[in-house]
Amino acid sequence: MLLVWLLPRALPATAAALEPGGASEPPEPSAATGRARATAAELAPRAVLSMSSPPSPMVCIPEGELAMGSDESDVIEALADCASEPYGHRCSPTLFANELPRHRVLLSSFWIDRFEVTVAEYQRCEQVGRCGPRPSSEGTQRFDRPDYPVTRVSWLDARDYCSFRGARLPTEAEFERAARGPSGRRYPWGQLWNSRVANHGRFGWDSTEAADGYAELAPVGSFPSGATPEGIYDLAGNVAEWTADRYAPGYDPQPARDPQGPPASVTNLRVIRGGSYVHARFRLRGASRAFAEPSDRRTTLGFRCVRSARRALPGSAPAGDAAPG
Ligand SMILES: [Ca+2]
Ligand SMILES: [Ca+2]
Repeated sequence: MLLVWLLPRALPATAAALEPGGASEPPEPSAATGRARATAAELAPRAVLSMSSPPSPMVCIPEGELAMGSDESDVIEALADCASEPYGHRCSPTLFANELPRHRVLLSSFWIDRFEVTVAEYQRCEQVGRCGPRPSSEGTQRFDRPDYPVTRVSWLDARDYCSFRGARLPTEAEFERAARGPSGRRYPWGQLWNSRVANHGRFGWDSTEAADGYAELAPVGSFPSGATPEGIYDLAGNVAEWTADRYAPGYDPQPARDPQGPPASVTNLRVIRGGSYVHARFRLRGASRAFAEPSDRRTTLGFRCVRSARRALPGSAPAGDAAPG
């Protein structure tokens, strides 16, 4: 039987407390109760809450294998996608060489944020002095709606925010596993491109594309049809996202267990993933890789957090998405 409750517009401090499956959620530090934000943003306008299906703020990815990176046929397909863009004459296979080779990775179970970290969430960390201030100007104020993904954060800012929540930045392999699933699909939602299910741009003189509904940022979670089967939003597009790893222009072909990226002696660059509202479809593939200096602050770059999963207790349910529905 489905229970439907009429609610006042102000929701309880944490929607996680309402979850039937909340007992299996990893504990959030009290300072992070703002994780209820996205749930509140979705539910408040309707003022009606179905008690059977509130989304949890993090999604559990079970331990498993991932075919990480691209093979030559993937590069040929990406090259064809690139060639269809206004600046298609600038495309070459070298754009995708950093995705090679496809290789096997075994990943331990982890929890990952369902949404990109928002402006409102980051500001709570700033207010208690745990996160650094972001540069602001008249020209950037339009990027600071509370429900937008936070931008203009350095890699250190992103790391500090996740630490504030008792979490961490995802490794590059964790991000790719979340976006591509165990089967290695091309996009978070599946194998085929769909221009309406992610906030993307294009490869041209004007890199924005408003046909998806947004020329610049979209509120986090605006594209339910572009979520992964587990219900993780915006892993392709909106803001590109910091990962924990340093960047190397290719992969070690050997199978790896929980890879952490190259050592500090190789480079100071950090991997960014997922593409943003100024990136064309070929940059929104789950295998696509880019990089930035850790001090870079961009209006196209944000992040989300992950947390390593605890070992399952004997006799407990197997790892999986704790969010019903
Ligand atoms: Ca767009
Ligand atoms: Ca994103």
